[in-house]
Amino acid sequence: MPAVVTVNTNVYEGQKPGTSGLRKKVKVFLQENYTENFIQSILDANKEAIVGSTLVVGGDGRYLVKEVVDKIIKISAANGVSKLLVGQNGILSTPAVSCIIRKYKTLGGIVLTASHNPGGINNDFGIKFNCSNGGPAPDHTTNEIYALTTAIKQYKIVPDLVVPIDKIGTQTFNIDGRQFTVEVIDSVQDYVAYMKEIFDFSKIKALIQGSEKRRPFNVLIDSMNGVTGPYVKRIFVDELGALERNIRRATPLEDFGGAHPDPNLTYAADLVAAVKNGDYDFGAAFDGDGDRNMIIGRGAFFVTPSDSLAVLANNLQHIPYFQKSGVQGFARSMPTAAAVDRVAAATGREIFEVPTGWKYFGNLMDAGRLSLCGEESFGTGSDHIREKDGLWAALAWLQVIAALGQSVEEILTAHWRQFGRNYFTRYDYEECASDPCNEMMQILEKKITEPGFIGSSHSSGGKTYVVKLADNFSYMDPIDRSVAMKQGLRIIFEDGSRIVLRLSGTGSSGATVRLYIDSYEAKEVLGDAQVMLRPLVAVALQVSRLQEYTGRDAPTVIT
Ligand code: G16
Repeated sequence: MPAVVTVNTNVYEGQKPGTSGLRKKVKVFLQENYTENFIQSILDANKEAIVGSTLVVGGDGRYLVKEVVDKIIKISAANGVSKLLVGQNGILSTPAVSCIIRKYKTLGGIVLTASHNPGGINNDFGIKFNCSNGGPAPDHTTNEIYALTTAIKQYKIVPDLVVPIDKIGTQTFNIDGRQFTVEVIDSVQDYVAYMKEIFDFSKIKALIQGSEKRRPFNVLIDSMNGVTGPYVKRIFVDELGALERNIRRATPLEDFGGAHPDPNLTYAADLVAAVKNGDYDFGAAFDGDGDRNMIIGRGAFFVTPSDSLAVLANNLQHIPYFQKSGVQGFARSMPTAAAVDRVAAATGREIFEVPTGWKYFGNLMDAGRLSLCGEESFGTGSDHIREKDGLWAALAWLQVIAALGQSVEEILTAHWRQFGRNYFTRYDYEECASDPCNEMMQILEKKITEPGFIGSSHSSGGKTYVVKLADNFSYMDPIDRSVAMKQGLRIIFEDGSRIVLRLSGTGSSGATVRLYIDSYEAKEVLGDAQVMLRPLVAVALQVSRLQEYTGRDAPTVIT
């Protein structure tokens, strides 16, 4: 009979979860007891409820997922967890984990992913805890997990427990007189069943397959060798009648085939090229763990995530889920352009502006005040689960297209004509040296909050912008009144244009500076965003002295 062993351990510094979980280089997680310390701290943060509980465990298929699933099984067994629902071979997309936690009402789940960050032995890994509502743990929980990692002295484990996870089925063990069950589940079944409830698959199928009167609507769906491959095969090929050639990179690989699995114009450039040069009406790409999405139309017409959110907000009535549940408020993260705010105003719905991080939407959804939300970082989702959901977003778009009978570009153009357009761009300066970036943020914060900055004028390219408001964004959750401070520097001008600067909380080393720029045009809606925003970008670079501090002439990624 396998027995519980208590192992002495030492504290590792820096196990502080970022925007979404603990993300570090694989080699950091490979240090002796590093991963064990963090898992034990997650379980200890749930101390009161852990004995007899059920948890969901799975990840995006990247290097180290299987090994860490094995550690979670052994440590959970030792800590009195009663049951684990584990994705076959450790595979579960982040949205699927959220769906399964909610469906089976578990205490929570542990998600093994570094999301859109590259995988493989020299790249990134991550561990994240999701709560019983299916959403990423809020700040007070991650702070508690972190505090526990700074004081940990021991962890408990059942080293001799051997649980294969390659076959679906239930295995039960007796651990020191207590029953412990591992149920290996089909990675896609529950999620696919849920999508079939949310959407009208027959209409999407008719769109994709075409009819005597209408040619097929040609899609190209790119899983970037991340976790969504099996979900895409089951949904698009088996259910919606797409052909194998309509899907690409559908096999999850431990290193994502060397790709950077982030669905944006830079890292999904080959999907963009394939749609541009091929006979496709629609392209979608998803990130490593399946929560992010990028949508493009014929000719690779790009839909910014901020616009995608606004268009969906304006068309939810075409989606069966919302026909049943009704539509409550909308929300976006602070750096996301405010296109959805205009839809909220036009439809008389509440709109919320939260800090970057999907965890900030959870309370509003649980309180029944939020139906649809999104972030400029290619996240879109609804209250069907508590994570953003890449495949859901692609299906939502296809449902809307099927209902409107218009192309992606036609839908966007009509939307801008009705609401005006929020031009948006984001510049990323990835993996810069941390110290100068921290200094830049401190100096900039001081500068923009000094008396006299409000009202100051800044000119470039024949345009002059006058500062109306400048601060370091803070947010009070309207439900539990918790406060999140220092969530990004904002300079808002009198014409509503904005410059936002913040440091990413998802990188695994160094600092990534994100510069977000947006401006609103009521009439001139068909311009090129990079051209329209050039003067404001120049102002942002002048005010922040970003190039000087980062030592970079140009960003690594522009979206
Ligand atoms: C995570 C969070 C998102 C956030 C994004 C970018 O996404 O869930 O809410 O917008 O990181 O955060 P940052 O700008 O701090 O890098 P994911 O897909 O990485 O889990």
